[in-house]
Amino acid sequence: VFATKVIPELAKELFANQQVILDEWTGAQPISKEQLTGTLIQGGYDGLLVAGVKIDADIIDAVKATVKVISLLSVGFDNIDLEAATRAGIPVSNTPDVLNDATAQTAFLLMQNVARKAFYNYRRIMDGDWKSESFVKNLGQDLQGKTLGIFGMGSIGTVMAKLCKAAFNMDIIYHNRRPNKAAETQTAARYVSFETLLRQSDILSIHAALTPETTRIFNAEAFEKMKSSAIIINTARGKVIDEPALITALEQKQIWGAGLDVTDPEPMAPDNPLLKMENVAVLPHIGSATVHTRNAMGQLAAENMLLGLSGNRLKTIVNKEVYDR
Ligand code: 8YV
Repeated sequence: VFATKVIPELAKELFANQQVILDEWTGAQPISKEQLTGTLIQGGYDGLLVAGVKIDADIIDAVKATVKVISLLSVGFDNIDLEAATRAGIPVSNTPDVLNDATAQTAFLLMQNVARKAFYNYRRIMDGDWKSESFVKNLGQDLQGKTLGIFGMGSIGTVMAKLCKAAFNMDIIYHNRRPNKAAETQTAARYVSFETLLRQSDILSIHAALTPETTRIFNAEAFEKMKSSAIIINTARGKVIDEPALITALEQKQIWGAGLDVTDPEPMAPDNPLLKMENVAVLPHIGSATVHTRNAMGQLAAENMLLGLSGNRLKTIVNKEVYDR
């Protein structure tokens, strides 16, 4: 099995018990496509355990003679060419649900952080500027009773809606491809059009998968429709937001603030103007980064890998058409 990025100890133990040999990418830099393809062709691997690295049709073609399973250590699967994997007869799995709480909690902490300008105030302290500015010149926003808009009401969005309802008694609206009746029952959320979501949300939290339809859906036109007091939160994928348009919208005060755990590209350039803005908080994609959650993801990814290696149906498959072939 070939693995990219950090694999939790638990996953290693599971593999060790099953006598699977795990080769891990240990380079300090992210693995390049050329390095990855070369390593994979040379290794003749039976399985790939992948965290975030792009697996395109060329790579799949290069490995399809030996690879029996691709197990992703993420809920998102926008980094893999699923059609190519299905064509090659390779089942692919992800790690849904086990990271719902950690990711929604990251959205929640970004929301509070932006509303009270916590990162900005912390930066001031670090710059030795405790009191040059009267805090009444730089007030934050209350969250009590505000309208929360969820873009992508799936399992992570539902947890965010519950947190906001419990903590701040927020009114919840959402937009999805299809209404999510279970989420409506659990959070009293109302389904609205994308346009209404933009116009009515005080807080707009993105929890949708990156697809051709959602790519840069939050663009200049969308920001124009939002409230000037609105805060946008993104813990999904950076490319759902047109980042230059977001910078303009914040500079022109079309919207009030932004909290981003995901950016486009990642890592964000250190001179990105977003990092200097008072009403912006940026985190380096740590949505699932807790011990408990990464262990649970590792365990599920390892389980899928072992099922695939032994020719069994994967537990959380994302291309089940592969079994119809
Ligand atoms: C990680 C994620 O970035 O699950 C996802 O989709 O974005 C995060 O959990 C990913 O697992 C890469 O390690």
